[in-house]
Amino acid sequence: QDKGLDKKEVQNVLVEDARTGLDVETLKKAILNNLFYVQGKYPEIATRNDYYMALAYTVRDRLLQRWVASVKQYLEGKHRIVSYLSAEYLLGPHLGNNLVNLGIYKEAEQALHEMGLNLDWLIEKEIEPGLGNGGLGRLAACYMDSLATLEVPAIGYGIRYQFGIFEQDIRDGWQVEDTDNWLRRGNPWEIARREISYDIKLGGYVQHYMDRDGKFRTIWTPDLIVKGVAYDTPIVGYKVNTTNTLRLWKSEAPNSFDFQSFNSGDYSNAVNQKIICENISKVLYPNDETRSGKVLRLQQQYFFVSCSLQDMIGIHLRQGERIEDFQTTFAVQLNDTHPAVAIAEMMRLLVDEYDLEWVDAWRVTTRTFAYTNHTLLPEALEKWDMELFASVLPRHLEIIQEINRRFLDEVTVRVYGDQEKISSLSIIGEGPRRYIKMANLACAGSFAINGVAALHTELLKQTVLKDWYALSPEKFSNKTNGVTPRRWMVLSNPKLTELISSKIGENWIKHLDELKNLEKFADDPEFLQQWMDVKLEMKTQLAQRIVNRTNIKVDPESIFDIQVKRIHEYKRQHLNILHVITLYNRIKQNPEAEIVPRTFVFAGKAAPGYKQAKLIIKLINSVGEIVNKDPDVKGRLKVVFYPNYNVTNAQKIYPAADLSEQISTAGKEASGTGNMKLSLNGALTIGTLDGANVEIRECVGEENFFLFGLTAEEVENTKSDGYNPFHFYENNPNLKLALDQISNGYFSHLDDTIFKDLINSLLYDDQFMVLADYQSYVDCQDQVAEAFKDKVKWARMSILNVARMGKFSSDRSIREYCDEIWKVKSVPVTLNGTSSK
Ligand code: NBG
Repeated sequence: QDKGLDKKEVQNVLVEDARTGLDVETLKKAILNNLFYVQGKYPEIATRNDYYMALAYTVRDRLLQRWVASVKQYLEGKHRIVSYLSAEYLLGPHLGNNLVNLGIYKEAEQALHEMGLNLDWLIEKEIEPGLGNGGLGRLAACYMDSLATLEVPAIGYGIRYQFGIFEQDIRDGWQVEDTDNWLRRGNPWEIARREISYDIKLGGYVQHYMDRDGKFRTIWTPDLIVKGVAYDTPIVGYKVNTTNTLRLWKSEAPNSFDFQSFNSGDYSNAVNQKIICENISKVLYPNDETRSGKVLRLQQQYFFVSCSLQDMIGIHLRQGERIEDFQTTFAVQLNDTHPAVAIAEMMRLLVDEYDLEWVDAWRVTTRTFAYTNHTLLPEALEKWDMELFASVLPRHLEIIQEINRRFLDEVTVRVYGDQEKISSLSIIGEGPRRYIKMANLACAGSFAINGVAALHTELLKQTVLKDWYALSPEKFSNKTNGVTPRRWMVLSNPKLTELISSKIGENWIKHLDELKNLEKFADDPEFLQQWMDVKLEMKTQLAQRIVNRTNIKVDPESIFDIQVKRIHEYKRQHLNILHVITLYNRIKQNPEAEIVPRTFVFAGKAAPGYKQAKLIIKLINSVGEIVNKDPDVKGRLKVVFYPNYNVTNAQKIYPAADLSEQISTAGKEASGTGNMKLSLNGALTIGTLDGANVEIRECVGEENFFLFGLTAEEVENTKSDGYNPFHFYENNPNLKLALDQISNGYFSHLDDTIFKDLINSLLYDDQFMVLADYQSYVDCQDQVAEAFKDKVKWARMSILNVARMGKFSSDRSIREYCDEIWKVKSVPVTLNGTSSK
């Protein structure tokens, strides 16, 4: 320092070199370098994509340095590693997030500015990897961020789908699906590790014999072998060096496989075989909360699970450890039952390949796995037809039968032969066709079982997993979901982030509880004004996007009433639209009626095979057509369906929300995480006592939450008392009018057939109690409108909501998993002597 270098320069010399420095000058040079050496372009002829790639590689270089240091450090020490197995990762675009986490967002902005470029413009160029459906996949992504930020050694394992979740377009009000070719311009965030690959067997038959030493041996002769190749994506933590690995498997044909066909001259058959192999990681199943029961889906699950376990065993053994001690190196979390076949595969590897005795193998297995349940919906619980299962995994069927046999032997003693309990606990379901219950396999093979919100965990214990809870209560715990404040505030809402930090500093980004310190500013008139200004600015920006995308002009001063999530009957987007119609009818009945202006924003995809959900989308658009254009409305109500809801669009929508719609039938939404992101961004919630809403309300205070509807218990009681939706229809004139208008074709050019199925299901079945909750919802919405009239009071409630959302950081969730389930500790990664930026 006394040699004339200031502190910053000294630091630069220590931690940054010309290739990986984080300062503006070095970034500029690096971008040009990458433009030249990677893209092969010079500025005059470079496209926007060339610049995006050049910047992406510049960022990646900086990640690589930290990544290598992390891997090295993990392998040198003896640290327990978290292995997260998930069929889905809904990551969202990497560039902006990596800039935030590296702490060089401003620097990159400046560097590009000096080069005559604009960072936002490049960030928008990225095609997001949509390798998930909804909440479950996004949770996995938030957890990867938190694991790295908390400096916990972790690997995320999954599938590198060539096509992610479909892109949604709206034509004539209907959803139309298009393939998501997210890799079409290449992917600068991954590194293909061709040398890391495993052979995966599928189908065929099993033989048993006794070898010369009198030991039972098993040979599985498959009819197909595919190769899984590792594609690694670095996941850097927020302002730490820790950079973990997301390892996604791509399926290919094994190197040697087409030999035979080639020799016999059957070229086209050889090519066919190659296609069959590549098919396995071709496409994400677009079903959220439903199982598909398809062979390919089971193949996908087994494929990624087997690659991942073989990979972990390799890592463990290379450390010089014994196979019997596998669980000391890895804690493996099953993200729902999609990877539950891992339990059978682990047994196969240990018993068939590593020669362990069954009991020893079972001991290792049941100390390795933990299982998270994400749903109570019966249609989402995975069950595999036994014959189908046997055709894909003949050896695993034998193993599951053996697990089940031993398990039931043990259980029978404990439940004194209670036949009903035994068949409920059995991993194999009986009936006209026998089937395998993946949740039961997961429970039997795991040392820990958790739900994703307090209510959900309670309901699990009382219903779906009741007998498991009775058997091993000590395995159960709750781990309420959380979301990462880095992507969902710092990146997506920089204005609010800056405003908050101007009052309480930046610590809250890593310690979300510190948002509490905002409470003391909730009555500060200047702060309230700034708060309202930011919200209005975000709403104005969203209004611009809405008009660009849908041609609908909306008023940023109106209530932005937002319901964005997958379209599902249990989430009740149709309850929301019934309220829209009710307000519309008030205007029609009295054009001078006082109506607080509202913009209803809907967004979300429907599973392509889910008819009712697609009909709900059509209904929203049909109602919008009429309401948006009716001159009596005078622009006071606008209905927008924002197409192609994904992470990119979510980041633009959340910051603009005034009201967050969390209106699922109580007892159906396991947790919800959109509810957390919206509230964190200053929206007030209208919601039922469902999922994490319960805990959000507890935290923000009941006076800052709009509650309506039946409780989970009331829903069950109403049902068992013989729920009659038609009764509500007949006795509620406003509800009747709205439903009649839909059926009569008021919103569909007098076509009275389109919505028939939807209306019939509401009138005569209404599984999700839409009609039962209608009046309570409408009344509650009237309170919302009343409250919104007092802008300052609303802003105050908004501030208090944000201030009290600290609990819902995924950092908190991950800390709980680490302490209570995985028993892992953080391992700070040092880079040139320092452990963080
Ligand atoms: C979903 C639940 C959500 C929950 C996410 C993440 C599945 C099977 N479940 O309520 O519906 O927030 O999981 O836990 O996708």
